[in-house]
Order: sequence, then C-alpha cells, then structure tokens
Amino acid sequence: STLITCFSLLLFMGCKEKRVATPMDLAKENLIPKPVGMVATGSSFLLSSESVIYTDQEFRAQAQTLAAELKEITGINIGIAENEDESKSEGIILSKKTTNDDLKEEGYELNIEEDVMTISSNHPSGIFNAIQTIKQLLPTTIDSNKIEIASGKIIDYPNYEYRGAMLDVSRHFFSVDDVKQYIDYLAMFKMNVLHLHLSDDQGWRIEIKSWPKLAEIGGKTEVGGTEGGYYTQEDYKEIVQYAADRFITIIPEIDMPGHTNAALASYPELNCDGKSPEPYTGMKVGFSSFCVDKEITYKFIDDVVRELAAISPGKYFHIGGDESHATKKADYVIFVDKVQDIVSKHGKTMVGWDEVVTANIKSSSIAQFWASEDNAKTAVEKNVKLIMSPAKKAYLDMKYDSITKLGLKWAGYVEVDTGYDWNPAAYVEGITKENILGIEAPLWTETVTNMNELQFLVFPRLPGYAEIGWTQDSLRSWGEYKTRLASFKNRFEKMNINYYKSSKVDW
Ligand code: TNX
Repeated sequence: STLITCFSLLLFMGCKEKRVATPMDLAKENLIPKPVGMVATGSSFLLSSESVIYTDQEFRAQAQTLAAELKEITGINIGIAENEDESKSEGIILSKKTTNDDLKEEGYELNIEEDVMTISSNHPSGIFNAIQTIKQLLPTTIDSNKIEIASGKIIDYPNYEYRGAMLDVSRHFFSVDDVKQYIDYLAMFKMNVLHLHLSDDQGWRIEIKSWPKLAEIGGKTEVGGTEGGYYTQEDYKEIVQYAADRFITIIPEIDMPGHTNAALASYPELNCDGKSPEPYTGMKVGFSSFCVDKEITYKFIDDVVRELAAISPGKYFHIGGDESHATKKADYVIFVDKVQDIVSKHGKTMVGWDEVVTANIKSSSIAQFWASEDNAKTAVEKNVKLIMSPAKKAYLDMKYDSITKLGLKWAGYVEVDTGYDWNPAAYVEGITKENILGIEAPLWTETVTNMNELQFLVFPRLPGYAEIGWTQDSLRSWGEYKTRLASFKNRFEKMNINYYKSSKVDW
C-alpha cells in the first residue's frame, strides 16, 4: 500500500501545475515603521490552505500567533509542524538561525521567496515583530485564492530599546478592554512599552489591598464629575499578561508628591493637617502634595510600591514627580530621595518626569523629558538616561490645529508632520543618542472620555512615534513617510479607527 500511496502521490504532484508567481515589488510596500534594510526580488509568495508553518521549538507560541493572525485576516487555516533540520521546499519557516548581530532580541530577518518564507530571529520578540511586518505586507482586501506577498529580503531591528506610549487612565478611566485595544495598537507598530498613569488628583485607579480606600474613594471620580473606576489587582495582572504576550512591558506610575488629591481625599492621615480634601474633578494641576514630614507617608508609599511592584514584572517603576508646585523645593528633594530608595528596595528602577533630576538621583534612575531642557541637561550631567517625550512634539493630547475640538494646546499645536519630523538625539543641545533610552508619546486624558475620542488624537500620530523609536534618523523623512502613512487609510477604516484626516497627508 506504501507503493500505491507513493505512486498516487507522484502522479498527483506530477499533475499539479507549478504556480506562475505574480510579479510584485517589495520596495513599493508601505511599512511602518520603515525597516532598516529591504531588497526586492520582483516575485511573490503565495499563501494558501496548503501552507504550513514549520517552527523551531522555541518559537512555537509565535507560530500559533502567526497562524491565528493569518486565520483572522485571510480566513485560511494554516497548520503548524516541527522544524526538522532538513530544508523545506514550501511553507513558512520560523528559525532561530541568524547571522546578524545587529538583530539583538527584537530584530528579525524575513526572506520571502516564491515557495518559502523564512523568518529568523534570536528571540521570540523578533519573530513577533516580523509577524507585524507580514501583516502589513498582506493585501488589504482579501481574495482567499490570491493572497500574495511581495518577495525579497528584509533585515530589521530597532534604533531605541524603549519605544513607548503613555495612557492617563486617571483623568478619565479606561476599561481593561480599552487598554487591551490600546496595547493592540502599540503592538501593530512594534512599540514595546505601555506606561499607565494610574493616579492623579482626579482618580486613583489601582486596588491596593493594604489601603483599600484608595480604590473605593479615590477610584470613584474622574474629570467632569462622571463615574470613574479602578483596576483590581486581578484586572491589572490581566493587562500585564496581555501586554507581555505582545512583548510590551507595562510601566506603572503612581504620581507623587503632587497630583495626589485622590489619595489625600481617601486617607486623612496622609494630609499634614490630618483632614481630607474634597474629591477633585476639575483640570487644574499643581495644588496637591503628600505630607513630606510625616512618617506615615513613607509607610504608605512603601505599601503601594510593594504591592504594585509585585504584580509588575518590568524593571521600571514610575514615581511621577512632575509639577509639584505645592511642595517646597527642599521638601521635594527629600521626598524623591526617599521614594527612590523605596523603589530600589522593591527591586525596581525609578523613572520620574524630568523634575526628579533636581533631587539626588542615582545614575541608574531614568528621567522622562517633557518640558525642561535644563532638567534634561542636568540628567546628562548626572549620567542619567532620558526617555524623550517633548510636549511640543510627542504629546498625543495636543490639538492638531486651532479647530481641533479635543485636546489641549499649552505646548502648541502638533500637526501630524510636526509630530513626526524631529530627532530625539538632536532635540536638546548636548544630548545625543548615548544619553537616550528611547521615546514615549503620552496621552493625557483631561479631554478624552472614550475610545472614539482617544482614536482621534492617537491616529494618525502614533505610527509616527513608533517609527521615530524604531527607524534610524538617517532613513526617515516626512516627505516619504507621509505617502506610507496615507496607504494606512484602508487599514484604519477596516479597524474602525476614528482617525484625524489631516490635510498634511494625501489620503
Ligand atoms: C502636564 S506633562 C502634565 C499633566 C497634564 C498635561 C496635559 C506632565 C508631566 N504633567 O499633568 O495632564 O500637562 O497636557
């Protein structure tokens, strides 16, 4: 019977016509972020129900991700098999073998031939990034008999290790599902950090078991007086896991000593006068402060950092530290120094807004530049690395122009070109790439109440920040980027994203 099977197999293969591959030009594909290197070979790979993903053991989970994504986009069920060492003549191969040191963990090589597509990386995160590229290479309108991907070779790796976005869930609360949606947006553009601004004057958003009123009282409110909300620790863990599955690290922020009205309203003993203020639902900043002299303040912070650090696997803990106008300068220094020690005690590296450099911060701590160039320069003098979030360029809550309804304008209007056209390593005099950990685009949500509004401010600026973080400056220009961005129109619409149709882009 083996003979018969063999014979009929041969006959079948003999009868099967070899596909004539459609000529396609990989160089014309519109990828964001733009890859480091790309060589087109003028032909195409065909994805069909006969395609099989062959994977090295280490990349099994990514093989499943790829199969699931392909199923969702194309409707085609693709099998997964073990990658034995002999070479394959057909299929998609996930391979650990790379010859390029530049790839590090997040980089990948994609070799697309007519019958075989090989994805290689040193690490699962690189394979995940390659999958994001493949998704962008798939046609936007799917005819399941003709799913072709342009052939050629892509070599790709990030310029900065930290490529983030921040979501302020304090001014307005966003549900676990909303946050997951946001994580999907980041993953699509190879971003790897989501910084969650979990506390502010208007709301405390994370359950702390040793201080339950933070969530019960502090979690109730939000800007405008509407109902707030908070994440239970189980919710938070779910977000952390969802992000981790997409190689995104959650960085928790508890903003202090200012921006603390919600905590102060929950526990009178945290106030210097022992009395709780009223909950706050306006939009002012700079009026609240923890009581720097009280011992209970540090007991409280120790508990909060301990509980939150225990459910945050990333290495960073963000302590805020911005706009502490209601804290005396000398007190601010004492406070930040102490909190820095608490953060280290719980095994995390401290991150703070750029003002924290006015305290005695360790060179291993990180400063997030948003407004003060002097603070950025002080950071460099102290050998402290920077996350670049200049408000004039990288604030997702700035209006696009004078007629934008949502957003604020204190840092100026940030049109799509303004948001894209800058170089983090040339933005502040004397600050070069060696001083920079990466970039982050914060979305403050005083004016943002739901996902539809969020999308309008985030798109189409977010892909630009992703590209600034990923692609070397020498490979980027607004004139070329804007045509790639325009081609995302169909994807945005398919994803039901309420994006801003900027007149700077020829949609
Ligand atoms: C300044 S940027 C703040 C936030 C506001 C934001 C609004 C920073 C570190 N602090 O408290 O939400 O402006 O754009």
